[in-house]
Amino acid sequence: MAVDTALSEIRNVVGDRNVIVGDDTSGHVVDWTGRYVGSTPAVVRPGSTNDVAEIIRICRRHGIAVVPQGGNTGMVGGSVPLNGEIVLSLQRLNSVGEVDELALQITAEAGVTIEQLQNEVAAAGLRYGVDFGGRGSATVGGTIATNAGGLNVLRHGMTRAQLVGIEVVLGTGDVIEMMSGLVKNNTGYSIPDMMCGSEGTLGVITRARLRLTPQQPFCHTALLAFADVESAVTATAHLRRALPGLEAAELMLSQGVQLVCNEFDLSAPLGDEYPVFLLIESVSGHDHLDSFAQHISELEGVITAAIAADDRQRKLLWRLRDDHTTAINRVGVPRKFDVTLPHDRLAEFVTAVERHISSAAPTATTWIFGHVGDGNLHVNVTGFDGDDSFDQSIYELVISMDGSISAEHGIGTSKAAFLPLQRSAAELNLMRGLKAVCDPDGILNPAAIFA
Ligand code: FAD
Ligand code: 2HG
Ligand code: ZN
Repeated sequence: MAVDTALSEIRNVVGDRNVIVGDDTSGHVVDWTGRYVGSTPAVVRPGSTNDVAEIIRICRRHGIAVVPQGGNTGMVGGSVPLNGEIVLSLQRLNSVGEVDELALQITAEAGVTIEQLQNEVAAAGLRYGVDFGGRGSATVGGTIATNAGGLNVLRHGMTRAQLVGIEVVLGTGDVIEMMSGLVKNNTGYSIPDMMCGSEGTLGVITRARLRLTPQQPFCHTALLAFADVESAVTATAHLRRALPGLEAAELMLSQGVQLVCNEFDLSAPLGDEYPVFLLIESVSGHDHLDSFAQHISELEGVITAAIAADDRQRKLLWRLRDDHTTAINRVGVPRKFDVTLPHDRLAEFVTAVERHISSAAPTATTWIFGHVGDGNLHVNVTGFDGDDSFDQSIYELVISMDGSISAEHGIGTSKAAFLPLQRSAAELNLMRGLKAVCDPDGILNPAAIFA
């Protein structure tokens, strides 16, 4: 069979031990949420860009489809082989270059985790602008492929804003290397920008050149309680103006916070139950604790607030937010809706989506949290199997309120059928045209993005 021949040629490239088959593939065929389960003839683990290019050429010759995979933390079913594809795991490409102290940049291979990258650059007094709860497993390649957002978009932007160079193997097997790190380089179309958010459908990212920023020595974190979402949204807008170093503004609702506390044995924050919480963090080159506290005290609608007194308290506050995803997974396999709304419709959307879900799925539990400073809410639904028509009704609600059906997780396979709800025929044609040029035989993640 073509796949056997291809695998035997691939073994000649990467060696037997880097072609995993059978039960050992199990961690690579199920996604992080447990919702998407596939199967694969093999997980292939290249050790260099040349290996990747060779593997892609072999797969192209034999017409074998490939799903690129980093940490397999993606949330939209794009990282697993749902149609029997070969998994191309980039985890062995895990080295980080020296920090470029003149340019404030670093080169990292695709399989480097975000945590590994953060640790490397912290040693040089620098930081990387993308961070989120999946940092221990999510990789540089996977975060570029999904244009991941995370907790600090308010100040640093999404992954695309950090990307100053890329090395990528196209579906043709050609290697594009644009790693000079020139921030200003208007020489035609921007290939790094095009690859960012392409979800493994245009090329396999092997290395990236990333922008770094100086670490700020002072960081203040606070948890604020509100009676309703609208007050938290308004407070966020005030804080964005008042605190130029505001890095995070994260919304949580009482039900989610209680779940995290129950699942992980944490005490109730602020000593009681409150309907809505806002977790904020602000950094600066000077100690701004007094003005931080002052701005919080001047906000309207704050019922009570606590400022973390030390790093231990800061980490505890962040657990309340970071552990939402893990805690919800313990309740059951969730349906996930990662959406953006215009800021002035966020509160209205929370009420509308809760009402919609409880009428469409009375047995379901709805969990809402997210990056409210970016207008990005995560709606998780447990206790209800649902189907495509349920998902479509949520996306129609989002679109009717001028929002987007994917804020930061991408389209993957889970939203592919709904992309035409949001993007015009002309836009989809352009995207398909790009795909046809970069991957003429359609071997790269064929089930993702396009239904
Ligand atoms: P994978 O899951 O392995 O892959 C994701 C997609 O990228 C797939 O389509 C895959 O084919 C493609 N891909 C992977 N590597 C490559 C490569 N080298 N070249 C080409 N394509 C590739 N996301 C956010 O945006 N913000 C958050 O706050 C956030 N928080 C999270 C918290 C938790 C606890 C978890 C588990 C996930 C979270 N995510 C968040 C989801 C996020 O999309 C992923 O964590 C991350 O971007 C994917 O990285 P990965 O290496 O795991 O990629
Ligand atoms: C987060 O912000 C992630 O924690 C995951 O984007 C969101 O679990 C989710 O729905
Ligand atoms: Zn998120």
